[in-house]
Amino acid sequence: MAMSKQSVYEPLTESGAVALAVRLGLFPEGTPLTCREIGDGNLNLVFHVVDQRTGKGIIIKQALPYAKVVGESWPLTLKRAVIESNALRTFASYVPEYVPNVYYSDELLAITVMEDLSHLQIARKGLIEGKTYPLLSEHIGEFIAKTLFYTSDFGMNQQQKKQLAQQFVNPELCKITEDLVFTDPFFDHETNNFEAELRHDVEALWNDEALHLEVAKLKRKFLTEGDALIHGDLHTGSIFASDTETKVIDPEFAFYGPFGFDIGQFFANLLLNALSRPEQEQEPLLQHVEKTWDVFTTVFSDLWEQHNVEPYAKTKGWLQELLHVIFIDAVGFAGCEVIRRTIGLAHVADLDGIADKQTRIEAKRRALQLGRALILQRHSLRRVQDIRLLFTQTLATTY
Ligand code: SR1
Ligand code: MG
Repeated sequence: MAMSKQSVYEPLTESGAVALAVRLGLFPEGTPLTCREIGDGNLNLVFHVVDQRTGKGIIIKQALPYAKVVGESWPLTLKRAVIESNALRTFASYVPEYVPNVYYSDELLAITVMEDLSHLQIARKGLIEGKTYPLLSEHIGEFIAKTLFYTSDFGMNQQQKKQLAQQFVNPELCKITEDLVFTDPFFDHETNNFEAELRHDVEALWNDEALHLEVAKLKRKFLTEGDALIHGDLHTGSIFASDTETKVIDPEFAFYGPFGFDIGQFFANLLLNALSRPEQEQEPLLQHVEKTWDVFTTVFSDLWEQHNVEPYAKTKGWLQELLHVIFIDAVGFAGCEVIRRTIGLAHVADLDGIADKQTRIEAKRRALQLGRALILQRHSLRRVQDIRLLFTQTLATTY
């Protein structure tokens, strides 16, 4: 579908989004269309264009030249829209069942036109409502295993991998993560955001030299290890789900990064939701953490056996050692994400939405304690079930 060569960037309005959908021929001439801007994320505009007669719709996502969560004072590259549409297409070549179809993209307008997933719900919202999504971890474990393996030096031609990595150089979005996940929450930085009641706990993190050393090591991994094409922002707000279906969206943070990062972010957001629930409703989240890891290792190991292009693939102990490193890193990354979503910029509704103040502050204290334990104790964890032990220990603390 071709657009005029003269297209210049300007933010779409609802009527502009309808006009674009018509111009692209995505609906037959004369279709009665309605449109709503439904973006509730931190960065972009999202338009839902619907055919009133059939109820069928499309999504038009447009990057803004700044971070919506902060405002125009935080300029942000429009190139992230190309990264996003290319990442969706790359992921679709390995796991089409877990990503939306991309119908059209335009680099100048910074838009991606894609499949309407409104029959599904953002997983974070559903989890906050108490849903459990029984297949979520199976699907995400498979999504992560396949996308990581096939885009890595084990699953694709190693020369082509380097070329693919060039397409996903994403410095500005990486810098957001380097700052917001790996740096600012651990220092007295203006981007931080927390209730006064947490100041004592937060200052303890700022003065924790042992913690800083471990976060520094994890940050170095994020800065330097280009293992595979990672999603880069795989929290539960980047996932649409139902009881039977799962779709991963929003890979605008995608780049060649460390194997453990997506797993860690997913773990963290499951654990944050668990912390927001009464104790008797936490079990499905802990099971999701464990199942994600089990499915990831099973699928990754099968692919390793069957499709590995690296001559050392059959070397005794190599796969086991790599999986161990991925696990330890994922646990550490999870710890950073848990802390960041509690006291940094861009919180999660799971914790912020707890209405009772004392319960909320207690849940946040537990989150800080859990995040710290995940980072500091990661090397002593042997099995994924050990995450449950750390989680239970944080619940046992009285505040
Ligand atoms: C300024 S962007 C804040 C956060 O929103 C995105 O979803 C990422 O998680 C980012 O860190
Ligand atoms: Mg996002």
